[in-house]
Amino acid sequence: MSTHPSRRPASNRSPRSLAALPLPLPLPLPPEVHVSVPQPLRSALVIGDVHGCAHELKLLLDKFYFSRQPCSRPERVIFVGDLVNKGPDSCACVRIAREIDAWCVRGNHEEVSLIAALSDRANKESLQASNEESQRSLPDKYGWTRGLSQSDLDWLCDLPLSISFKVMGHAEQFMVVHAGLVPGVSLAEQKLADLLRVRDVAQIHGSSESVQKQSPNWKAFETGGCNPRPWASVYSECAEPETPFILFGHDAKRGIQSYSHALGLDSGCVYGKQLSALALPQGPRPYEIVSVSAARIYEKPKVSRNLEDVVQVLSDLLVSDEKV
Ligand SMILES: [Mn+2]
Repeated sequence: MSTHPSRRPASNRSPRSLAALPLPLPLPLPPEVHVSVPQPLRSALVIGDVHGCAHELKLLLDKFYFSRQPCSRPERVIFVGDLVNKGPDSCACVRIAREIDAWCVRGNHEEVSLIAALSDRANKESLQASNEESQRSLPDKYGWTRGLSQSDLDWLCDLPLSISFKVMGHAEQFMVVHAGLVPGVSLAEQKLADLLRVRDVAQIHGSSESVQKQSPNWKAFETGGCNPRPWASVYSECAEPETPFILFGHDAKRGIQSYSHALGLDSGCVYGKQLSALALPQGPRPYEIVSVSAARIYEKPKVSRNLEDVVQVLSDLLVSDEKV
């Protein structure tokens, strides 16, 4: 297992021939799903969901990376995924990440964008082969993917789903994953879709106590479930001394989430809030959350995720009315 996420021979491979494949394409897994970095890093800067906000990404890197002498820069910049999509310049974000040799995990927006981009290219190849007119068009929101080079696409396809590492002088094992983990389930047994999408977990009902002791009793939801709780809250409650500290994104609605064993770094830059990062200096200096403000609102946040939220908002309004 190669253990250096940025040194894979991705650029040596020949372009994939897609014409014969069915559309839409299933997205292949990366060569390494879970990367474990063997040597502790001197320092790192772990950046939350960028979503194509290249201006803010440059501001953050100018402040906490480029303005420093190379010897005092974070040794590695690591993205929690959702580097792309929604915002104004996703291609620039990919280029910047590659130029600074950053590491990144696959987010749900890398996944959907890659499916759109690979299907688009396969469609083009099959049209060239058959001389037929276009039957499928690329949705506007993925139009930016046509600006990606083949090596950009290879870089995105090869992003692992988790990266584990240590930082010199600090005892914790860190793990970067886009959305989160189901508490009580080993990394190898996690469903990959959950790593990309979980926000809430809910207890599985009907499990007897003896069954609960032997097997995991939490189920993942992107939103909802019965009495849902933030996955990171449950994960931290269940944590043991050796449990990795998780750095994640994917939950702009909750913003920065700080728990004993997990830190959420999606502070909603694309929604006009902030782009945040965790600076992990060489120990024993303390960790620090750093951020820059978004220049503007690039996308309006969804007012509500689901029916339960609507009911909650309405009942909150009724309660506050009664107080008045
Ligand atoms: Mn996401």
